[in-house]
Amino acid sequence: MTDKIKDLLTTKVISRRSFLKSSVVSGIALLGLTGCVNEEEEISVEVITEEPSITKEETHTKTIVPREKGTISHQVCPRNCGDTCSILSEVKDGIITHISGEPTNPITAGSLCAKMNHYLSWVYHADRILYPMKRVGTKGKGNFEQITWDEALDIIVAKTKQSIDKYGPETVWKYYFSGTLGFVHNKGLPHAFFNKLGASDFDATVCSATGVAAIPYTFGKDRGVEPEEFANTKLYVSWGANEAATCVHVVKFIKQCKENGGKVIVINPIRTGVATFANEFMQIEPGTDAALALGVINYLIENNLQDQSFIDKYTIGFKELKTTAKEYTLDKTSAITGISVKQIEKFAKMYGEIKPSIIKIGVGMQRNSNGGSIVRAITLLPVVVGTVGVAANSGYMYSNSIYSAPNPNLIQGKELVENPNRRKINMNELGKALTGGLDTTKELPITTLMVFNSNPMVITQHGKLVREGLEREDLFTVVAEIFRTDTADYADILLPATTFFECEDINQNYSGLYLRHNEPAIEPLGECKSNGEIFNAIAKKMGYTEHIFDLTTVEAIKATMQTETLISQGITYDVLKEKHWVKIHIDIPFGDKEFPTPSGKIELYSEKLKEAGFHPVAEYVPTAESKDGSPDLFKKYPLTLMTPHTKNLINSQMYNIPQIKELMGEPVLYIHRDDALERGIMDGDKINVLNDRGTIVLTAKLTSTITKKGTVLSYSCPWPKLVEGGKSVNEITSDRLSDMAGGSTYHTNLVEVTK
Ligand SMILES: Nc1nc2c(c(=O)[nH]1)N[C@H]1C(S)=C(S)[C@@H](COP(=O)(O)OP(=O)(O)OC[C@H]3O[C@@H](n4cnc5c(=O)[nH]c(N)nc54)[C@H](O)[C@@H]3O)O[C@H]1N2
Ligand SMILES: Nc1nc2c(c(=O)[nH]1)N[C@H]1C(S)=C(S)[C@@H](COP(=O)(O)OP(=O)(O)OC[C@H]3O[C@@H](n4cnc5c(=O)[nH]c(N)nc54)[C@H](O)[C@@H]3O)O[C@H]1N2
Ligand code: SF4
Ligand SMILES: [Mo]
Repeated sequence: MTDKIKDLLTTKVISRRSFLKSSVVSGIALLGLTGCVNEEEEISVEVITEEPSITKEETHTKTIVPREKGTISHQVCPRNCGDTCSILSEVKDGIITHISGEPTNPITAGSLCAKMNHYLSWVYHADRILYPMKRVGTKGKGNFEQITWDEALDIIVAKTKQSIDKYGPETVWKYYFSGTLGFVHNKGLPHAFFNKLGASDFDATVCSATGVAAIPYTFGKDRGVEPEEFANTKLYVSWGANEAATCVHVVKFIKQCKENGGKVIVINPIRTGVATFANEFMQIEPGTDAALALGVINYLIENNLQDQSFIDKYTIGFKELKTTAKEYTLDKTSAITGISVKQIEKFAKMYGEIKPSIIKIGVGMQRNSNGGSIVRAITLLPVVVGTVGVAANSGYMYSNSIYSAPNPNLIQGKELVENPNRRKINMNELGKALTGGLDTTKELPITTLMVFNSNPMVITQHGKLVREGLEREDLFTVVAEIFRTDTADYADILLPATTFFECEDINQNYSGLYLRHNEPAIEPLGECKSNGEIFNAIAKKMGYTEHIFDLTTVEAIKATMQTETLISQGITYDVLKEKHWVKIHIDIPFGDKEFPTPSGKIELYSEKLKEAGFHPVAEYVPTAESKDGSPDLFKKYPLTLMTPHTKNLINSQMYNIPQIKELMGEPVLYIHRDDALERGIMDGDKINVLNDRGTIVLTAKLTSTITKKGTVLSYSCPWPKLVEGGKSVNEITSDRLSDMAGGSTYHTNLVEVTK
């Protein structure tokens, strides 16, 4: 590293103490602390409202002029965000001097989101891990000393081999998720090492697994519309999504829908940014959406608003659906959902009459104990009105991961797996898995944990158990990280990871169809390595000689691109590198009317669902922690805590950026004024939020619009070590699994709040 770079690496993270000190001087920071921020501001759309958009002609052709006389370099924001923006960085003397959104891409359209405008403070942050390090002192305290890569690899290999000799290879477990979503450094190369080793497998269920499992019961597979089509539809329904915070670049398309005379509906327990300009905001009781879907279906059928010819031609089970939905009268639906009969009727009528329409099924909503049942019920709606497979601007959208054009499986060393039946552990059960709370790990403990691309101490539920697990003296933990996160503090060995500005990769957004190339803008800082390089280095030290462990990143990228889709569309590595991003072309979703269900039709009635223990059509099941689902618990803890994502962070990332932390202030709990009044709580009070899993300290933020009485809200995921009390929201979230695919249930929590 040059001296200039060393000088740059000075943006030290503010600890809570220094933050408090500085806020005494800074009035703005104090505002955040006391929570006296205007309600509208809190839920506003986070990018500039007049977001630039580009015309079709400008796509790929707008001229880019560097601001200074630096070199322009092209990156992709690889965070777990459906926008996957294209980034331009300017580099001078080996240093990035400026970043901006790429102006020629229709999604990015020249702007990054507010948080990622701080990417330079992130890359050149004083707390970056620049060298391999070894723990000295107690686990969790975060004391380390620098060692060489060779020493680090020797220790890792010796410890891993020791564990394997005693317990076999399944005693090793990888824990990874979405720090970067690059095809090579997330989904690809690192897995080859674990496959060769025979480590316990990892069930990646934290994010969207529940919905991914639910949708095929209806359609056989998931094929959603593209986000750009939101602009071209007549009725856009945002159902359990928070676009203005979690995929900001699609908000312009939703606004265009309205500007073109279309209608926008929001169904959410929380007043979101899109709700501020929607035609209808239906503030539903959390976890009751299946009842709403069935109530609307009943209304449609009773008023003959269904598309009978579509139903007759492409579906089975309409008779059963009609009978099932009949139970959900307007009155009953209103009683369950807390939405007025009038508003349900209004929405149902609009949904029956206005076409084309799109329902955006949010991924947040399925993080409920009944999330699968909810998603299943909602998927029946576009079928009843016949909007699926008829046009590009019609139907529904969930995650669209199915359109992934490259195939990371091609570089995961699948052929090296010797035991296809090796143990698989659900990531939602990390705490239990480490503390003997699962049958499988009681018999055969995890003794080596290798973490990359993830911050489990912060993002995983039931934090107390996770902490107890990571504190185990007999657990050897390796963490490959960019920063000294809460998780990193528990590592025995810390390995320095590059940011995407320092390594090559390719990315495709999970909401749309843009494949993008990320070129390195600068040399790796310090001794940082990419994830692919890290795990290949460990593999080699283990003595593995297979060719895959010699692959360079470019070779790995090329290998993932050997797919029919890319080959048939002439998209090679060289083309992608030259154009920086390309659009993948696909037919309209379900345009071929092929539904790979057991019957080959859309299944309104599903035997498969029945076999899996669910209602074969759909039903409303109360969530596991709610008034109806757990009456006794409800008496003790009468408030439903929701913990969705904030516009200011990306999961746990960016919380250590001083500007962001200052902007957010101490984490708050939004609580309805009536609930606060009943408890003698004032705006800005320090409060305890508790349940049987633990207690956290938050600052009360009184509201009369963001949440309804009975629902409280605290955004995920601030770092425990940077907040008051050292515990953050996942300390008290539940590690209960959802009804389908063992997904997460971050929004199914009952709590009480005290002063
Ligand atoms: N700024 C920012 N952007 C992000 C992320 C981030 O952390 N910050 N994370 C990224 C990731 S990993 C993901 S998965 C996506 C998630 O993106 P979203 O799908 O938008 O997920 P969430 O914000 O968790 O939840 C969306 C909405 O679901 C609502 N919801 C929860 N329960 C219910 C319910 O029972 N019924 C209804 N109708 N609504 C409900 C919440 O109130 C919330 O507004 O965002 C990605 N983008
Ligand atoms: N309460 C609550 N908790 C939640 C959620 C919620 O809605 N509510 N949402 C959940 C969801 S949907 C998700 S997807 C998960 C996300 O869980 P994670 O994917 O674990 O979340 P991140 O905060 O993005 O953490 C990623 C870590 O990877 C590191 N990193 C970034 N790039 C790289 C790299 O190139 N190499 C390496 N080695 N490390 C890198 C970052 O510094 C960061 O510490 O969180 C879940 N947690
Ligand atoms: S987090 Fe999302 S919106 Fe922000 S720059 Fe990255 S991809 Fe774009
Ligand atoms: Mo996620």
